[in-house]
Amino acid sequence: MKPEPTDVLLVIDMQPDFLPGGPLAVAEGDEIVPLINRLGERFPEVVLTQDWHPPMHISFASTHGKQPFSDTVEAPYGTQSLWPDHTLQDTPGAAVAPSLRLPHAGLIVRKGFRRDIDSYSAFLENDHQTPTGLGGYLRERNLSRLFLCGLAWDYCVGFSALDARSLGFEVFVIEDAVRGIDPESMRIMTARWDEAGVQRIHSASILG
Ligand code: VGL
Ligand code: ZN
Repeated sequence: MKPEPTDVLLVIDMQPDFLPGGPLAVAEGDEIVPLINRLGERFPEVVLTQDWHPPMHISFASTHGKQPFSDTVEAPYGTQSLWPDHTLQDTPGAAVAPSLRLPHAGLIVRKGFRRDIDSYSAFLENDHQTPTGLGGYLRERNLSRLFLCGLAWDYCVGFSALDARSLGFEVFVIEDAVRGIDPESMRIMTARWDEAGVQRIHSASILG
């Protein structure tokens, strides 16, 4: 499959804080960097996302004096999972991973930059209503087939894929170019993708 003019590679949250050594490291997250770089060479259109939180963000366990991973808080938009402090705005851990080589990427979407609301999805914040603007950008530029890769399968890649489908895009998750946080939540997300018509492919179908 050779990328067409309406195709875009959407690279989710490839940032040092999510890579091994970071506070919210996704296991083997570093292993997908060379693959994403190779995929990037095939796609004229590339968009990156950057998780980008202010101090005292609602998703930080430390903000609430609670435990990351296990504790939650009730937000006006529903239950918010709690994480170690991560991707703090303007810190090296929040940068686009320096090992990523995608100089032709046309847009970097930042998300989760407001203190009181998190955003896993690249399209809608966690209230599932407030748009980031990415849907409009893609539509206006006539990009209708989205190929997703990056971190994390069960959170930011997961919800980005589901929202993209709801917005009417054709969505492909490049499975071997994605890593996840928790096996059980990955399984649940995968079932939701299948239900929603998110297509799962292997990088070999693009790279040959
Ligand atoms: C993510 C948890 C918190 C992700 C971001 O990129 O999947 N997960 N913030
Ligand atoms: Zn985050």
